[in-house]
Amino acid sequence: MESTKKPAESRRIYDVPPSDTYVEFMTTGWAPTPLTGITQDAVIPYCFARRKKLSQAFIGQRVILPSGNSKVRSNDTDYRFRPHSAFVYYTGVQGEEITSDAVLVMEPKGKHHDSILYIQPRSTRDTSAFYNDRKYGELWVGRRYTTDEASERFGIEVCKVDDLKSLLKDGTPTVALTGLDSLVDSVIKKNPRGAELENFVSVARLIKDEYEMDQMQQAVDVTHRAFNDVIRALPAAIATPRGERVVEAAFFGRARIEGNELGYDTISAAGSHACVLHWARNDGDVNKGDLLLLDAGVELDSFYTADITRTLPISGKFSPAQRSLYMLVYEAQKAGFAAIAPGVPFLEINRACHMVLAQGLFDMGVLTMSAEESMRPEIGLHKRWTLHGVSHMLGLDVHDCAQARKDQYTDAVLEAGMILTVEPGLYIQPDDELFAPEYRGIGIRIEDDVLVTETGYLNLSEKMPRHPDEIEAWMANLLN
Ligand SMILES: [Mn+2]
Repeated sequence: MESTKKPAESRRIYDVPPSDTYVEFMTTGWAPTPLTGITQDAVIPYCFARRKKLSQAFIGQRVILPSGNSKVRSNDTDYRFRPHSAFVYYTGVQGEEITSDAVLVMEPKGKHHDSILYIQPRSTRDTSAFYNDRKYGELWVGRRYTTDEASERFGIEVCKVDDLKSLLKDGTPTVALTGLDSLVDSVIKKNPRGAELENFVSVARLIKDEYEMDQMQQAVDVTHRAFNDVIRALPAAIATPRGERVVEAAFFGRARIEGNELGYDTISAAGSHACVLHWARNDGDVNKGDLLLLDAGVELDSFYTADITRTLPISGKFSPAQRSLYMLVYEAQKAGFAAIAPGVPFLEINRACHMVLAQGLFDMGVLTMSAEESMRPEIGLHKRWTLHGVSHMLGLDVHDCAQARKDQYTDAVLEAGMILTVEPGLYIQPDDELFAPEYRGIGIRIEDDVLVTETGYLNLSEKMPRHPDEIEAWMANLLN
């Protein structure tokens, strides 16, 4: 005979079903623990202004911006949750104060919108969730805001995400960011302006407001301290197998202590690993006499990230070959900076950097045609050693505003308030016979984060040494 009793599918093998007396017992004897002293972050007034612009672009439409669902790393462990940047931009949430599955909904009201934030609120003591919900339960993952507390914190109406499904089914014309939240995706069947919304919320971040500029300076400053930590860790990196991991760990420590996380996976590339552009395995040795290319950025609790590269002589002193290649990249970057001003084409920074690099490669005799000729788009032979473009927008995402169209970004002109990188590089592969042996396996990149101003630019990472003499002094100072 088949049993009609259902197996306890939702329970894991190591869970023991609670007794009725335990369930009853767990509802009693708890003191009230209201959160006091909730304050609004400085970003909140900016969020009102940002939502107003979004509202005006989508009059009469319900606008839906999910924070995103959590992602499984393996079995029952998830990756650390990081909300979608558009959700962050329009709500002002920080760090891990809002969990996955939250959704910002802007309800159309005549010519404007009412904004409502749907969250997984605190699991209070009158539920069983606080002690038996592994994903959200307070005794498993910590206390979260109640809807009232979140409302106070974010200056916005807050509801339970459980109430969202029925709302979304009421037939209101809707525009949503999809692919982030399974509930939203399951309910939204028509989303004719979805691509337009995706573009709008990305392009909105091209020009940074005052709050963002301040956060970006802070992200750069913390990243500077993380680079200091890396230099102090170099003796340990040299002494330890897979020393690139020592470098990576030193940087990550500062990112977690002072910020939320990394803005992207650290590239810790010693020796010829620097010639691999996205070297993120970081499992190589760190040897005296080689260079260390470190491309890394701290993401703050506000989710703004820096993106800085320095190429450091592991011994503390550049060799003549290293220094001569380094100086070429240094001069290229200077030409890139000099090109920056409002009204200048975005691609002019790239052209200015590559012109200097191509000329230097010609002067060294490895580029066998003039720099001008190589710079023609249909030729581009110098790119054998320069490999990549030198600028991208930077902000909440390391490659910010990535859903912009070409005519809004790479084919547009610079405007005051943009924040972008200037990062020329030269990479001589270890098997490149066009270069003399002493140059082979050298990879150099110098990357700074720059704010376009009304009159030119401000290098947010100006305080981080760049010139070889400054770099040697910086290292000597931290290592002695
Ligand atoms: Mn970059």
